[in-house]
Amino acid sequence: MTLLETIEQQKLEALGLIEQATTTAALEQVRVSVLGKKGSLTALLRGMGQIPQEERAQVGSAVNLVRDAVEQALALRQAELSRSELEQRISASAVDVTLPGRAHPIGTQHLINRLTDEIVDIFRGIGYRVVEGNEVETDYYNFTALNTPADHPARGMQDTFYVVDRSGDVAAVKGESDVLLRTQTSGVQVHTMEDQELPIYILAPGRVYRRDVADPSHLPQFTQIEGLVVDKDITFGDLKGTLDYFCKQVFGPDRKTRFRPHFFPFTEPSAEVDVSCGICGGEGCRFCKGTGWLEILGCGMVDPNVYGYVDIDPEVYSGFAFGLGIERIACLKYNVPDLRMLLEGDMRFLRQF
Ligand code: 2NM
Repeated sequence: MTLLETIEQQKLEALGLIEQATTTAALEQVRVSVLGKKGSLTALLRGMGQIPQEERAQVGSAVNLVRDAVEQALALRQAELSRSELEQRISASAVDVTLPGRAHPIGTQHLINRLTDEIVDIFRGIGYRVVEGNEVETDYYNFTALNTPADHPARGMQDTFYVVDRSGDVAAVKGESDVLLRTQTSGVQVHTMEDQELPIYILAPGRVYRRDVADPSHLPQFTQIEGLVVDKDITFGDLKGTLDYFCKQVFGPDRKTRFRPHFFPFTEPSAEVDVSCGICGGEGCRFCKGTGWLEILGCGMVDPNVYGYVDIDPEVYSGFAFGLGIERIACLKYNVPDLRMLLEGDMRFLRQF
C-alpha cells in the first residue's frame, strides 16, 4: 500500500468511526484517537520528516485535506449528537402541566383558640381588656403574692413543674427552685395590680402547667382564662351578675347558674360555679352524673391579704376574680368525652368545630 493509500484508508476509517459514535463522549474518544497527541493522523504528520523530499508536498497536502475532512465531520456529528442529547434530557425531565396539582389541606382554627376568642369578646363587650404574661414565672408571683402558704400542696414538686438550671442544680430538683411553669395565670393579675392604675378590669388568657397525668378529665397543660376586677364598691352581687351573664352568653340564655361555697387561698369568700346541664335541662342524667349541674369555674372576692402584697388599700377598693379552664368548657359545650382529644391534633375530630 502506498503512503497515499494509507492516508486515504485512515480517512475512511476515521469518518466511519465518527459516523458510528452515538454519544458526544464516544465522539470525543474518536477525536482523541485520530487527532490527539497519540492519534493516528498525528502520527502520520509526525512521520513527514522521513518522507523523500519530492513526495513531501503531495503527502503533506493529502494529510491536511484528511485532517480538514475529519475536523468537519467531527463538528457536524458533535452538533447532531449534542442536539439529540439535549432533547433526551428535556424529555426525561418533562413536567406534565396537565396533571392535577397536589392540594394542601386547609386547616381550621383550633376549638380552644376559637373559644378563647369568643370568651375574650364577651368580656371585652363589658369593658375588660386582655393582659398576657410569661409561662415561666417566679414562685413569688405564682404563689406567695396569691396568699398561698409555703405548706400548700400546690407548691410541691408533686404538683408543679419547677425549672431546673442546666447544671441540674440539686436545690431546683428538690423543689427549692423559685422558677416554675405557671400553674395558673394569676401571676399576670398580680403584675397588673403592681404596675397599673386602678380601676382594673382585665382578662388573662394563656397556657398553664400542672404535674398531672393526662386522663379523660386531667391534662398536664391546659388553657386558662382568669378575670380580675378591682374598683370601688365592688360586691359579691357584681361577681354573680357578671358570671351569670357570661354563662348565658357561652352556653345559651336558658341555662341557669349556681354558686357553691368553696375555698381558694386568694379569695374570701370563694365559690365554685355550676351551669345547668344542657343535656337533661337540670333533671339529672349521665352527662351531669345525675346532679343536673356541671362545674365550670372558680371565683371569689379578692382576699385582703393579696391587696397587701400589691399595695392596694382594701378599705377603699374591693374586687373579684375568677378562673376557668377552656378545655373543660369546650368539652362541656360540645359534649367531648375526653380532654385529651383536644391535644391530639386528629383532623377528623378537629374539623367538626
Ligand atoms: C380562680 C378562682 C378564684 C384568682 C384570684 C386572682 C387574684 F390575682 F386576684 F388574686 N386571680 N385569679 C382566682 C380566684 C382564680 O381560679 C379557679
